[in-house]
Amino acid sequence: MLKMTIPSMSCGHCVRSITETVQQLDANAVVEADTDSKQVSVSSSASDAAVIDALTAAGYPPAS
Ligand SMILES: [Cu+2]
Repeated sequence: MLKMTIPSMSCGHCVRSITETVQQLDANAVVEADTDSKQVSVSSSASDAAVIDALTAAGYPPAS
């Protein structure tokens, strides 16, 4: 499982966008997100790098 902090995630719309972005890589991906802590967990068959690249391109870069 990939665990990230995504500072730009602030509301339910962001969570949906992040979920959809990851599910474009793996339709069966499971995304758990908490807007208060900015924590996002991704379980998918996509590589961590692919997930991070896609989220960065979508405007939700994970904090390093
Ligand atoms: Cu939002």
